[in-house]
Amino acid sequence: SPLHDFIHGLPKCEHHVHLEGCLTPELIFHLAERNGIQLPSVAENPAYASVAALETRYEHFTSLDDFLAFYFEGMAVLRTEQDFTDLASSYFQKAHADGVHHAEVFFDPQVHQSRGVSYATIVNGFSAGCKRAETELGLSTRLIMCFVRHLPVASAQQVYEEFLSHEHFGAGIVHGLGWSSSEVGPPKDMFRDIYASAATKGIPLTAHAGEEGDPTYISTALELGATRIDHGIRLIEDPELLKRIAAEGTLLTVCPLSNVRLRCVPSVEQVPIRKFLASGVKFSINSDDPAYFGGYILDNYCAVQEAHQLTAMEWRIIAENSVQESWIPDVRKAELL
Ligand code: ES4
Ligand code: ZN
Repeated sequence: SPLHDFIHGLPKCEHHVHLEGCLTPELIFHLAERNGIQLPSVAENPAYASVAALETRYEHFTSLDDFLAFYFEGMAVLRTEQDFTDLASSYFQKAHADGVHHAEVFFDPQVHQSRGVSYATIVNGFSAGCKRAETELGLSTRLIMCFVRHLPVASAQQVYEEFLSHEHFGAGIVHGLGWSSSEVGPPKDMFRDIYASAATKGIPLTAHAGEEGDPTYISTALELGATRIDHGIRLIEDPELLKRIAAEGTLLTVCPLSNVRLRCVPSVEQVPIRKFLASGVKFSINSDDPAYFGGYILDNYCAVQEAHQLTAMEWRIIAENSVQESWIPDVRKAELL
Protein backbone atom coordinates (compact mmCIF):
# COMPACT_ATOMS: atom_id res chain seq x y z
CA SER A 1 0.00 0.00 0.00
CA PRO A 2 1.26 3.52 -0.79
CA LEU A 3 0.54 4.53 2.82
CA HIS A 4 2.68 1.72 4.29
CA ASP A 5 5.68 3.91 5.13
CA PHE A 6 3.37 6.59 6.50
CA ILE A 7 1.57 4.01 8.70
CA HIS A 8 4.88 2.58 9.90
CA GLY A 9 6.00 6.10 10.85
CA LEU A 10 2.88 7.01 12.86
CA PRO A 11 3.57 7.32 16.60
CA LYS A 12 1.82 4.14 17.71
CA CYS A 13 0.56 3.37 21.21
CA GLU A 14 -0.45 -0.16 22.13
CA HIS A 15 -3.30 -0.48 24.65
CA HIS A 16 -4.29 -4.09 24.24
CA VAL A 17 -1.65 -6.79 24.32
CA HIS A 18 -1.45 -9.72 26.74
CA LEU A 19 2.21 -10.41 27.56
CA GLU A 20 1.32 -14.12 27.83
CA GLY A 21 -0.16 -13.76 24.34
CA CYS A 22 3.35 -12.90 23.08
CA LEU A 23 4.58 -16.41 23.88
CA THR A 24 5.42 -17.87 20.47
CA PRO A 25 5.44 -21.65 19.85
CA GLU A 26 9.22 -21.38 19.57
CA LEU A 27 9.49 -19.76 23.03
CA ILE A 28 7.01 -22.31 24.48
CA PHE A 29 9.23 -25.20 23.36
CA HIS A 30 12.39 -23.36 24.48
CA LEU A 31 11.08 -22.56 27.99
CA ALA A 32 9.57 -26.05 28.42
CA GLU A 33 13.07 -27.43 27.79
CA ARG A 34 14.79 -24.84 30.02
CA ASN A 35 12.39 -25.48 32.92
CA GLY A 36 12.03 -29.25 32.48
CA ILE A 37 8.29 -28.98 31.86
CA GLN A 38 6.45 -31.71 29.98
CA LEU A 39 4.25 -30.27 27.23
CA PRO A 40 1.07 -32.28 26.41
CA SER A 41 1.99 -35.56 24.68
CA VAL A 42 1.11 -36.02 21.00
CA ALA A 43 -1.51 -38.59 22.14
CA GLU A 44 -3.10 -35.97 24.42
CA ASN A 45 -2.96 -33.17 21.87
CA PRO A 46 -1.33 -33.65 18.44
CA ALA A 47 -0.99 -29.86 18.10
CA TYR A 48 2.08 -30.06 20.37
CA ALA A 49 3.96 -32.40 18.00
CA SER A 50 6.26 -29.55 16.88
CA VAL A 51 6.62 -25.78 16.64
CA ALA A 52 5.24 -25.95 13.08
CA ALA A 53 2.25 -28.12 14.11
CA LEU A 54 1.37 -25.68 16.90
CA GLU A 55 1.63 -22.70 14.53
CA THR A 56 -0.72 -24.47 12.11
CA ARG A 57 -3.23 -25.26 14.86
CA TYR A 58 -3.34 -21.54 15.75
CA GLU A 59 -4.73 -20.85 12.27
CA HIS A 60 -7.88 -22.82 13.11
CA PHE A 61 -9.31 -21.46 16.37
CA THR A 62 -13.09 -21.86 16.47
CA SER A 63 -13.92 -19.46 19.33
CA LEU A 64 -12.48 -17.42 22.21
CA ASP A 65 -12.62 -20.47 24.52
CA ASP A 66 -10.92 -22.73 21.94
CA PHE A 67 -8.05 -20.20 21.82
CA LEU A 68 -7.97 -19.73 25.61
CA ALA A 69 -7.30 -23.46 26.18
CA PHE A 70 -4.04 -23.11 24.17
CA TYR A 71 -3.22 -19.76 25.76
CA PHE A 72 -3.49 -21.16 29.30
CA GLU A 73 -1.65 -24.38 28.38
CA GLY A 74 1.17 -22.42 26.71
CA MET A 75 1.78 -20.06 29.61
CA ALA A 76 2.40 -23.02 31.94
CA VAL A 77 6.06 -22.94 30.79
CA LEU A 78 6.55 -19.60 32.62
CA ARG A 79 8.11 -20.28 36.02
CA THR A 80 11.00 -17.98 36.93
CA GLU A 81 11.39 -14.22 37.13
CA GLN A 82 13.77 -14.51 34.16
CA ASP A 83 11.06 -16.24 32.06
CA PHE A 84 8.69 -13.31 32.61
CA THR A 85 11.43 -10.76 31.85
CA ASP A 86 12.49 -12.58 28.66
CA LEU A 87 8.87 -12.74 27.46
CA ALA A 88 8.27 -9.03 28.08
CA SER A 89 11.59 -8.10 26.42
CA SER A 90 10.78 -10.13 23.32
CA TYR A 91 7.46 -8.26 22.99
CA PHE A 92 8.96 -4.78 23.55
CA GLN A 93 11.67 -5.37 20.93
CA LYS A 94 9.06 -6.32 18.35
CA ALA A 95 6.81 -3.39 19.35
CA HIS A 96 9.75 -0.98 19.05
CA ALA A 97 10.52 -2.28 15.54
CA ASP A 98 6.84 -1.72 14.63
CA GLY A 99 6.99 1.96 15.65
CA VAL A 100 5.36 1.66 19.09
CA HIS A 101 6.41 4.49 21.44
CA HIS A 102 4.13 3.65 24.36
CA ALA A 103 2.78 0.25 25.43
CA GLU A 104 0.18 -0.66 28.05
CA VAL A 105 0.45 -4.39 28.60
CA PHE A 106 -1.83 -6.91 30.32
CA PHE A 107 -0.89 -9.88 32.44
CA ASP A 108 -2.93 -12.62 34.19
CA PRO A 109 -1.42 -13.33 37.65
CA GLN A 110 -4.20 -15.66 38.85
CA VAL A 111 -3.37 -18.21 36.16
CA HIS A 112 0.33 -18.31 37.14
CA GLN A 113 -0.49 -18.40 40.85
CA SER A 114 -2.69 -21.46 40.25
CA ARG A 115 0.55 -23.26 39.23
CA GLY A 116 2.42 -22.07 42.32
CA VAL A 117 4.22 -19.04 40.87
CA SER A 118 4.23 -16.13 43.34
CA TYR A 119 2.85 -12.64 42.69
CA ALA A 120 6.32 -11.16 43.31
CA THR A 121 7.96 -13.47 40.71
CA ILE A 122 5.42 -12.45 38.07
CA VAL A 123 5.41 -8.70 38.76
CA ASN A 124 9.17 -8.39 39.37
CA GLY A 125 9.86 -10.32 36.17
CA PHE A 126 7.50 -8.33 33.97
CA SER A 127 8.47 -4.98 35.50
CA ALA A 128 12.18 -5.68 34.86
CA GLY A 129 11.24 -6.19 31.19
CA CYS A 130 9.35 -2.87 31.24
CA LYS A 131 12.30 -1.02 32.81
CA ARG A 132 14.67 -2.45 30.22
CA ALA A 133 12.38 -1.29 27.40
CA GLU A 134 12.23 2.20 28.91
CA THR A 135 16.00 2.59 29.25
CA GLU A 136 17.18 0.68 26.14
CA LEU A 137 14.38 1.44 23.67
CA GLY A 138 12.94 4.75 24.92
CA LEU A 139 9.46 3.26 25.24
CA SER A 140 7.06 4.30 27.98
CA THR A 141 5.20 1.35 29.47
CA ARG A 142 2.32 0.54 31.83
CA LEU A 143 1.46 -2.79 33.42
CA ILE A 144 -2.26 -3.60 33.67
CA MET A 145 -3.21 -6.53 35.89
CA CYS A 146 -6.15 -8.53 34.53
CA PHE A 147 -8.65 -10.52 36.55
CA VAL A 148 -9.78 -13.64 34.71
CA ARG A 149 -13.43 -14.53 34.36
CA HIS A 150 -13.00 -18.33 34.25
CA LEU A 151 -11.64 -18.63 37.84
CA PRO A 152 -13.61 -18.05 41.08
CA VAL A 153 -14.04 -14.40 42.06
CA ALA A 154 -12.39 -15.26 45.40
CA SER A 155 -9.09 -15.78 43.57
CA ALA A 156 -9.43 -12.32 41.96
CA GLN A 157 -10.19 -10.83 45.39
CA GLN A 158 -7.04 -12.48 46.73
CA VAL A 159 -4.73 -11.11 44.04
CA TYR A 160 -6.39 -7.68 44.32
CA GLU A 161 -5.51 -7.62 48.03
CA GLU A 162 -1.97 -8.73 47.22
CA PHE A 163 -1.72 -5.91 44.66
CA LEU A 164 -2.92 -3.35 47.26
CA SER A 165 -0.63 -4.55 50.03
CA HIS A 166 2.43 -4.89 47.81
CA GLU A 167 5.03 -2.13 47.64
CA HIS A 168 4.39 -2.18 43.87
CA PHE A 169 1.04 -0.47 44.38
CA GLY A 170 2.45 2.64 46.05
CA ALA A 171 5.30 2.73 43.55
CA GLY A 172 2.83 2.58 40.66
CA ILE A 173 4.54 -0.44 39.10
CA VAL A 174 1.14 -1.98 38.36
CA HIS A 175 -0.70 1.03 36.93
CA GLY A 176 -4.23 -0.16 36.20
CA LEU A 177 -6.65 -3.07 36.32
CA GLY A 178 -8.62 -4.96 33.70
CA TRP A 179 -10.57 -8.16 33.21
CA SER A 180 -10.35 -10.78 30.48
CA SER A 181 -10.82 -14.49 29.57
CA SER A 182 -14.16 -16.20 28.77
CA GLU A 183 -16.78 -13.55 28.16
CA VAL A 184 -20.15 -15.31 27.83
CA GLY A 185 -21.03 -17.54 30.79
CA PRO A 186 -19.80 -16.10 34.10
CA PRO A 187 -21.86 -13.26 35.68
CA LYS A 188 -21.39 -10.01 33.75
CA ASP A 189 -20.75 -8.08 36.97
CA MET A 190 -18.58 -10.65 38.79
CA PHE A 191 -15.91 -8.03 39.66
CA ARG A 192 -18.40 -5.43 40.96
CA ASP A 193 -16.96 -5.23 44.50
CA ILE A 194 -13.33 -5.14 43.35
CA TYR A 195 -14.00 -2.41 40.77
CA ALA A 196 -15.99 -0.36 43.31
CA SER A 197 -13.03 -0.49 45.70
CA ALA A 198 -10.46 0.28 42.99
CA ALA A 199 -12.52 3.20 41.64
CA THR A 200 -12.53 4.90 45.06
CA LYS A 201 -8.71 4.66 45.03
CA GLY A 202 -8.52 6.32 41.60
CA ILE A 203 -7.01 3.26 39.91
CA PRO A 204 -7.51 3.31 36.10
CA LEU A 205 -9.97 0.58 35.05
CA THR A 206 -10.60 -1.18 31.75
CA ALA A 207 -12.50 -4.37 30.81
CA HIS A 208 -12.78 -6.88 27.96
CA ALA A 209 -16.38 -6.52 26.78
CA GLY A 210 -18.37 -6.77 23.54
CA GLU A 211 -15.92 -9.20 21.91
CA GLU A 212 -18.13 -12.35 21.84
CA GLY A 213 -20.70 -10.94 24.25
CA ASP A 214 -23.58 -8.60 23.37
CA PRO A 215 -23.59 -4.85 24.19
CA THR A 216 -24.99 -5.41 27.72
CA TYR A 217 -21.49 -6.71 28.63
CA ILE A 218 -20.18 -3.27 27.64
CA SER A 219 -22.80 -1.30 29.57
CA THR A 220 -22.19 -3.49 32.64
CA ALA A 221 -18.43 -2.79 32.46
CA LEU A 222 -19.14 0.97 32.30
CA GLU A 223 -21.57 0.69 35.22
CA LEU A 224 -18.83 -1.00 37.27
CA GLY A 225 -16.39 1.87 36.61
CA ALA A 226 -14.42 0.90 33.49
CA THR A 227 -13.32 4.03 31.61
CA ARG A 228 -12.01 2.09 28.61
CA ILE A 229 -13.39 -0.98 26.77
CA ASP A 230 -11.20 -3.74 25.32
CA HIS A 231 -12.58 -4.94 21.95
CA GLY A 232 -16.13 -3.50 22.16
CA ILE A 233 -16.87 -4.28 18.51
CA ARG A 234 -20.44 -5.41 19.29
CA LEU A 235 -21.16 -1.82 20.36
CA ILE A 236 -22.57 -1.26 16.85
CA GLU A 237 -25.58 -3.40 17.85
CA ASP A 238 -26.75 -0.74 20.34
CA PRO A 239 -27.04 2.72 18.72
CA GLU A 240 -27.94 4.45 22.01
CA LEU A 241 -24.92 3.03 23.82
CA LEU A 242 -22.76 3.91 20.81
CA LYS A 243 -23.92 7.55 21.07
CA ARG A 244 -23.12 7.57 24.78
CA ILE A 245 -19.61 6.11 24.28
CA ALA A 246 -18.90 8.66 21.52
CA ALA A 247 -20.16 11.55 23.72
CA GLU A 248 -18.13 10.43 26.73
CA GLY A 249 -14.99 9.84 24.65
CA THR A 250 -14.53 6.30 25.97
CA LEU A 251 -11.70 4.52 24.12
CA LEU A 252 -12.27 1.11 22.51
CA THR A 253 -9.09 -0.95 22.10
CA VAL A 254 -9.84 -2.80 18.86
CA CYS A 255 -7.88 -5.89 17.75
CA PRO A 256 -8.77 -6.72 14.12
CA LEU A 257 -6.64 -9.84 13.50
CA SER A 258 -7.78 -11.28 16.85
CA ASN A 259 -11.43 -10.75 15.88
CA VAL A 260 -10.91 -12.65 12.62
CA ARG A 261 -8.90 -15.53 14.18
CA LEU A 262 -11.50 -15.99 16.95
CA ARG A 263 -14.37 -15.78 14.43
CA CYS A 264 -15.99 -12.75 16.00
CA VAL A 265 -16.10 -11.39 12.43
CA PRO A 266 -15.60 -13.17 9.07
CA SER A 267 -12.88 -10.73 7.92
CA VAL A 268 -11.23 -7.38 8.78
CA GLU A 269 -13.76 -5.72 6.43
CA GLN A 270 -16.45 -6.49 9.05
CA VAL A 271 -14.55 -4.84 11.93
CA PRO A 272 -16.65 -1.63 12.24
CA ILE A 273 -13.74 0.79 11.72
CA ARG A 274 -15.69 3.10 9.38
CA LYS A 275 -18.78 3.15 11.61
CA PHE A 276 -16.64 4.13 14.60
CA LEU A 277 -14.87 6.89 12.62
CA ALA A 278 -18.15 8.23 11.23
CA SER A 279 -19.85 8.31 14.64
CA GLY A 280 -16.91 9.81 16.53
CA VAL A 281 -16.17 6.73 18.65
CA LYS A 282 -12.53 6.83 19.75
CA PHE A 283 -10.56 3.62 19.20
CA SER A 284 -7.01 2.36 18.99
CA ILE A 285 -5.74 -0.57 16.89
CA ASN A 286 -3.90 -3.29 18.78
CA SER A 287 -2.43 -6.79 18.64
CA ASP A 288 -4.10 -8.68 21.57
CA ASP A 289 -2.22 -12.03 21.44
CA PRO A 290 0.22 -11.54 18.57
CA ALA A 291 1.98 -14.91 18.94
CA TYR A 292 -1.39 -16.65 18.46
CA PHE A 293 -3.18 -14.44 15.94
CA GLY A 294 -0.65 -14.09 13.13
CA GLY A 295 0.54 -10.53 13.59
CA TYR A 296 1.84 -7.73 15.78
CA ILE A 297 0.52 -4.15 15.88
CA LEU A 298 1.86 -3.02 12.50
CA ASP A 299 0.28 -6.08 10.85
CA ASN A 300 -3.03 -5.02 12.43
CA TYR A 301 -2.64 -1.42 11.15
CA CYS A 302 -1.82 -2.73 7.65
CA ALA A 303 -4.74 -5.20 7.67
CA VAL A 304 -7.07 -2.29 8.52
CA GLN A 305 -5.61 -0.23 5.67
CA GLU A 306 -5.98 -3.13 3.19
CA ALA A 307 -9.61 -3.66 4.20
CA HIS A 308 -10.82 -0.10 4.77
CA GLN A 309 -8.60 2.18 2.63
CA LEU A 310 -8.35 4.99 5.16
CA THR A 311 -6.95 8.43 4.29
CA ALA A 312 -3.82 9.91 5.88
CA MET A 313 -6.15 12.29 7.74
CA GLU A 314 -8.14 9.38 9.20
CA TRP A 315 -4.91 7.67 10.29
CA ARG A 316 -3.82 10.89 12.01
CA ILE A 317 -7.10 10.93 13.97
CA ILE A 318 -6.56 7.30 15.04
CA ALA A 319 -2.95 7.98 16.08
CA GLU A 320 -3.88 11.17 17.92
CA ASN A 321 -6.72 9.47 19.84
CA SER A 322 -4.40 6.61 20.78
CA VAL A 323 -1.92 9.10 22.27
CA GLN A 324 -4.58 11.25 23.98
CA GLU A 325 -6.32 8.25 25.59
CA SER A 326 -3.11 6.63 26.85
CA TRP A 327 -2.71 6.47 30.62
CA ILE A 328 0.28 8.88 30.62
CA PRO A 329 0.88 12.46 31.78
CA ASP A 330 0.33 15.36 29.35
CA VAL A 331 4.08 15.99 29.01
CA ARG A 332 4.56 12.46 27.66
CA LYS A 333 1.59 12.91 25.28
CA ALA A 334 3.24 16.07 23.94
CA GLU A 335 6.45 14.11 23.27
CA LEU A 336 4.53 11.46 21.32
CA LEU A 337 2.45 13.78 19.13
C1 ES4 B 1 -7.90 -12.70 25.30
CL1 ES4 B 1 -8.68 -12.29 22.74
C2 ES4 B 1 -8.96 -12.38 24.43
N1 ES4 B 1 -10.18 -12.20 24.92
C3 ES4 B 1 -10.40 -12.32 26.21
N2 ES4 B 1 -9.45 -12.62 27.09
C4 ES4 B 1 -8.20 -12.80 26.63
N3 ES4 B 1 -7.05 -13.09 27.27
C5 ES4 B 1 -6.08 -13.19 26.37
N4 ES4 B 1 -6.59 -12.95 25.14
ZN1 ZN C 1 -7.42 -9.18 24.95
